[in-house]
Amino acid sequence: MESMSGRSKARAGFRAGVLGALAMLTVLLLARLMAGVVTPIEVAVDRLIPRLPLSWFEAGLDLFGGYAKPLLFAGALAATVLLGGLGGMLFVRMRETARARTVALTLGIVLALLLTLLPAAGQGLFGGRSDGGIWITIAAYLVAYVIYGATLVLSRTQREDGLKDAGARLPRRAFVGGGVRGVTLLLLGAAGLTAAVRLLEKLTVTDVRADVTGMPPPFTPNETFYTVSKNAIDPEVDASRWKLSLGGLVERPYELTIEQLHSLPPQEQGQTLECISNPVGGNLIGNASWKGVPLRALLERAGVRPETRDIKLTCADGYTESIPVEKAMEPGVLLAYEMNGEPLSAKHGAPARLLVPNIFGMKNTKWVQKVEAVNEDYQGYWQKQGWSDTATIVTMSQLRVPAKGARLRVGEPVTVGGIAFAGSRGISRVEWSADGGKNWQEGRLLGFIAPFSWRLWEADWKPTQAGRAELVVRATDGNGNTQTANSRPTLPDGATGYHSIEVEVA
Ligand SMILES: Nc1nc2c(c(=O)[nH]1)N[C@H]1C(S)=C(S)[C@@H](COP(=O)(O)O)O[C@H]1N2
Ligand SMILES: [Mo]
Repeated sequence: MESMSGRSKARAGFRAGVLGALAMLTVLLLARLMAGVVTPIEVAVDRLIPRLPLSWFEAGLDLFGGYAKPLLFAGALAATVLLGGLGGMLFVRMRETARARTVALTLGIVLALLLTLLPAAGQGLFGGRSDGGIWITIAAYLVAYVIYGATLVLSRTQREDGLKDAGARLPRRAFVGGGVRGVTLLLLGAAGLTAAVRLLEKLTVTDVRADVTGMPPPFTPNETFYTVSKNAIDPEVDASRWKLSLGGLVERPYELTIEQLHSLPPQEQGQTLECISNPVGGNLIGNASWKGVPLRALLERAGVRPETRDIKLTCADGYTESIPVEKAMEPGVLLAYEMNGEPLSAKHGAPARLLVPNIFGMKNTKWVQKVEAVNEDYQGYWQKQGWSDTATIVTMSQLRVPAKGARLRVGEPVTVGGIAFAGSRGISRVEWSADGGKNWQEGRLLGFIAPFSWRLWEADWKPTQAGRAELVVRATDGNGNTQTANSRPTLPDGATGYHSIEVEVA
């Protein structure tokens, strides 16, 4: 067992370490908010997620839903503070000379820099992941770590000074010293709090729901269009400084500014986006009209070499993805900069995002920075974790009206309806059942929207029997294949099974 003084020393060290870590995080978060410098915490979480076993990932999503991501980020912040405290405990234990402590601290800072900058670089930091650029990132990290070290040194010196000249110190000086420390702490606290509040506003939470109610319009308004990303904080790319680079296995690599992209012949098309983690009956689906430049035109200008297998995409948030080169050359694959007639918003991937018909949202990369021809079957961010690489849209259908649990009356007509989607295969038929799937009737397909868009459907129903009724829907794609009734979870290829809701008939 340790002596009392050893223990209280450890406690003081821990406290100093926690304080230092809080100061360090304040610097990092302020740099994040003001200069777009990606924090080492985000980089660490980013590296961790694809390495988590799929079952853990699934359990986390089941438990916390859309809050899993911000919670993980908060957890990583808390872990950093704890680590800072442990570092303080270690430091206070060092009984060596002041010089040895200085050397230890300097080495610690250099090591911390290496350990955090290298993984960040691995995620494309030096290719422009951070809005702030390389030097401001290095500077912000350095300042943050030095502040942590300084807190340890100062709190230690303060303590020792306090012991040495406890009696000798003039009360006035001690008072002034205390005042300076108080003001510093106050400023630090205020800055930290401001950063924390602004950060909370920026945290992206994925709103996952099932059994959504209300017949959707053919085109989902931008404001209500679902958003999904891997990030705790999404990038806000400065379009005026943005450049798209096209390279890899090409004859003529080149770069495009946003003006140059806008000046190329545009193409506009409807396309439904659906997240591969959309549950049966879920809300992670929407349809929009997208305007952009066909990827094929951009690739042809670069001259893709014949040995190319995949086109790899690298994005401002360090996200990477790939599609087979044959897919990339299909006429519907678009580098889009407009959504429903408005400039693409930051959360949907401004200044430009990829649209890949017939493939789940995952490969419709946002904030694209780099397009590369590669000679391998490149495994992207989620594939490394085990999600589908082909990620072909699974035929699906949903009931949106009447609402789940609606109270209907015998003999009173009601509209049954919703959506159906099968990617570029299209929808040839929607059937619905009012008795849990024993008897099926054909629904009406509403107006055709676009080859890659969902189809809305409706049917008229006059309930004939009082009691509970189970409404079910199923769709048949353009190839004549009816969706499967077998339920399967979203991981790793997308959910299957019929959507059903219960209503009350009185
Ligand atoms: N750069 C980048 N692109 C990304 C993602 C991401 O995390 N980073 N998430 C993907 C996923 S999983 C989906 S479902 C779609 C969602 O696009 P939306 O938010 O515009 O609806 O974006 C995709 N593109
Ligand atoms: Mo997704």
